[in-house]
Amino acid sequence: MAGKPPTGDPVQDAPDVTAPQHAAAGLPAVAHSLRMAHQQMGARRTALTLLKVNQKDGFDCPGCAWPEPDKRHAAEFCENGAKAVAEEATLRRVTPDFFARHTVTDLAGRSGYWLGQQGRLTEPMYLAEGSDTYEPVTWERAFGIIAEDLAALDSPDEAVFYTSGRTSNEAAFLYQLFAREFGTNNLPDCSNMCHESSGSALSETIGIGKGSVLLEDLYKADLIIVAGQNPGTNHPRMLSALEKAKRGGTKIITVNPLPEAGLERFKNPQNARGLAGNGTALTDLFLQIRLGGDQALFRILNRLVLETEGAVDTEFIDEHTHGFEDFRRTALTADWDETLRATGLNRAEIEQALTMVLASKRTIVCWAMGLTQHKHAVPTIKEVVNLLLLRGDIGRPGAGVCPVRGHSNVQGDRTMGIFERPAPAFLDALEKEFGFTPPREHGLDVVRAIRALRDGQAKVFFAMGGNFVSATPDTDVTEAAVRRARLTVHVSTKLNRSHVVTGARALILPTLGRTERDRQAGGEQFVTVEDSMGMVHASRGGLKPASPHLLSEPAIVCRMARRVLGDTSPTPWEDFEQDYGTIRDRIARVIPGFEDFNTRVAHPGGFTLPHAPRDERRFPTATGKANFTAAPVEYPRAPEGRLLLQTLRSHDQYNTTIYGLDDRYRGIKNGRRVVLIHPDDAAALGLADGSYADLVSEWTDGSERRAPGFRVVHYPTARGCAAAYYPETNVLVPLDHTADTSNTPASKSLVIRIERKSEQAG
Ligand SMILES: Nc1nc2c(c(=O)[nH]1)N[C@H]1C(S)=C(S)[C@@H](COP(=O)(O)OP(=O)(O)OC[C@H]3O[C@@H](n4cnc5c(=O)[nH]c(N)nc54)[C@H](O)[C@@H]3O)O[C@H]1N2
Ligand SMILES: Nc1nc2c(c(=O)[nH]1)N[C@H]1C(S)=C(S)[C@@H](COP(=O)(O)OP(=O)(O)OC[C@H]3O[C@@H](n4cnc5c(=O)[nH]c(N)nc54)[C@H](O)[C@@H]3O)O[C@H]1N2
Ligand code: SF4
Ligand SMILES: [Mo]
Repeated sequence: MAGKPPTGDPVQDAPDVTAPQHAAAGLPAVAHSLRMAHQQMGARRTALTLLKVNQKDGFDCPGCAWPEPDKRHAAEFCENGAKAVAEEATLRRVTPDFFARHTVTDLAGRSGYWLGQQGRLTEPMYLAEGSDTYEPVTWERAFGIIAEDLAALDSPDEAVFYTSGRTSNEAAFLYQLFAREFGTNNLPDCSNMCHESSGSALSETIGIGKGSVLLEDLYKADLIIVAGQNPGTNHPRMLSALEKAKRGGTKIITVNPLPEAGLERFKNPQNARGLAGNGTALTDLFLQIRLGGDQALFRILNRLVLETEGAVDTEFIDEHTHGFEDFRRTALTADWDETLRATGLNRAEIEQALTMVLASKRTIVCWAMGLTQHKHAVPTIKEVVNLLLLRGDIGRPGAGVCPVRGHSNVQGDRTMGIFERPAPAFLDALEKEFGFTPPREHGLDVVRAIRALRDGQAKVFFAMGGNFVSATPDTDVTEAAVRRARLTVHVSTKLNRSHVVTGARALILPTLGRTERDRQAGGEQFVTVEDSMGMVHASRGGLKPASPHLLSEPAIVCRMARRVLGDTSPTPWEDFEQDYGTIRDRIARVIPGFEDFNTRVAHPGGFTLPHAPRDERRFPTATGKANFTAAPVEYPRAPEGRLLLQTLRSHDQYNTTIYGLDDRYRGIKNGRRVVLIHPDDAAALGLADGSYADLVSEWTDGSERRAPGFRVVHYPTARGCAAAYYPETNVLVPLDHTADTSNTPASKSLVIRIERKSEQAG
């Protein structure tokens, strides 16, 4: 029998700290995932469910967007995939009775962990104006409420339609179609807080905002640089790919302020060597960089490559690129003193990296949030592209750019048109296919949507998944902004804080998850997803739905659309709801690369989307070539007595969903309010290990934000840098502290001061 959810709020934040580990996975990972699955699902369901994860006839792991290898292992999932599945396939339920027992005020005082642990949502719930209790509501009435509030708006642009990245291609396509027929491009998504910087940088430089490598390329590379990413926790099966590459002779450079265990050594739980032995050492060179120093690092590498005889691929540059001379002139001025200051590295380390770069005929650079969530994220990623262009490392096997996506279908959602700044060609195709005039004006991204809510310019907030108030920056500002809305609606699987920080009226619409059977009038349905490498494939859940009252995401959009748009809509919403194949037929006609979608997705393992730079060294940019760029070098600076703080994930969470309180590889248990600081910085600041302190972020306009009660942990991070978990630290991130161009919250570089508490205990 699966364990019961906690009744009281069990989160006493009393962190226990032991030494960080130097290897990831192995037996403890297997044991941990099975224990967690067993607690949520019981033994039989655990076995049944986990054997379907990532199998060709099964469902796509709802964890991250890492691709599946073509040859599948019987257990084709990782520890954190198992946790993601267990979290969704749990036997615990949140029923109307639960809401009768817990007022919204009560729930707003609980931790995110406690809310998530209560189980799956089972019925549509409505919070009436002035009420403190959610009550059950019929689907019909729920759609009626949405229609009323949308109809009352002065303009469609007063509504915001947010998407988190688990939504299937089919649901995402319908959702953006609905928003645009309704009349707005206000389609912010989690990508705005995630890889938007990658999209901005790559679109401008190579002409497409997606990575240019496939899984096989990793095995063919001579060198893989992993910068600003913690795959051991966030993309665990990437370690299997890195292990395979290593055993074929690939070298790995890791660039990170933290020594992350997964990148040091990997014990593959899928084989005996990994379970019992020492595993495989992954990183050949660890560059322990200062937060935000990456642009300076890649810039000096580029200068050094330019200065090395024969190191530049002149043929590629002449034929395929634009802007080389400007870039060359700028890069040659890269300054050693500034580089060492920005990166905190020494010259010998950088020269060693150069030697490895020069020895490699095929280089791949992988990155994630450590590069994207900085003020200068876009120029940083462009500098990475400059290096690859110099060496001709885009558009040939074993080489290229590899931004590793987060949510399991975040890339697919964008492909389907979830974007506040859609390309004109996409809108033209929608117009032609569906016979309505889509709005052309750009919509609101996440940060702008929060401002619009705050300023009373947006009045209805609708979320397709996610946990908006916890995932976004400046928690106090954002929560106050959301509370100003007339109506907030969340399509969700699990309870979270966004359900209890609401507008005047609120709806919770419970939906099917990936693991569940989706039966419609037209029979059993499947959906499709796109992974981080542009592979599209089917996903079929097998479990009985958590409750008979759940609707699928496509069904919710179709019914809402019929109710809101009424007879004015030329779109066959009813057909779409009954048979998702009819949605795919339309996707095939609107979105390039999806021709013959239904036939091709029937192939086990799916198909790969075209990618002009990867496939044919064609660069669909403004210049028609791959663009070198030459931005000035930037890096964040902290005044005397201050540190730079990054906000990151523990091993036991999925974004705002907290699975448990065990950040195993970093040695932190039973609590999350910790701040990791280098022992020498701690000594200089008079912060003993185990003492308690407030984190105070200092913003350029003189304002301050405070997160109280963090346990100081002496930790081997880069000097001058600190780390603490998100979402607890989102309160410290100013709304206006965003990346240039992409507008992504710069949550990896906050200037903070640490205020000691007078020897207060935990
Ligand atoms: N289990 C699990 N899996 C997940 C998620 C989860 O929460 N839990 N989230 C999913 C999502 S949506 C995403 S976007 C991805 C996130 O995947 P990651 O980007 O790996 O996630 P973070 O925890 O934010 O880790 C950032 C890493 O970059 C490093 N870093 C921070 N700043 C810098 C810098 O300035 N320079 C360099 N070189 N390194 C830096 C940090 O030390 C850390 O190792 O994971 C996805 N997968
Ligand atoms: N400070 C700081 N802030 C950050 C980050 C950071 O590194 N630091 N990272 C940012 C990043 S990379 C991201 S992607 C965002 C994440 O932002 P979001 O995507 O908004 O947040 P999640 O925590 O992933 O959303 C979890 C909720 O999604 C719902 N859910 C789960 N599965 C499904 C499903 O299948 N369908 C539906 N409809 N709902 C479902 C559940 O109700 C669950 O509570 O946070 C960002 N915020
Ligand atoms: S690597 Fe990501 S997609 Fe693969 S099993 Fe793990 S969490 Fe799921
Ligand atoms: Mo993300």
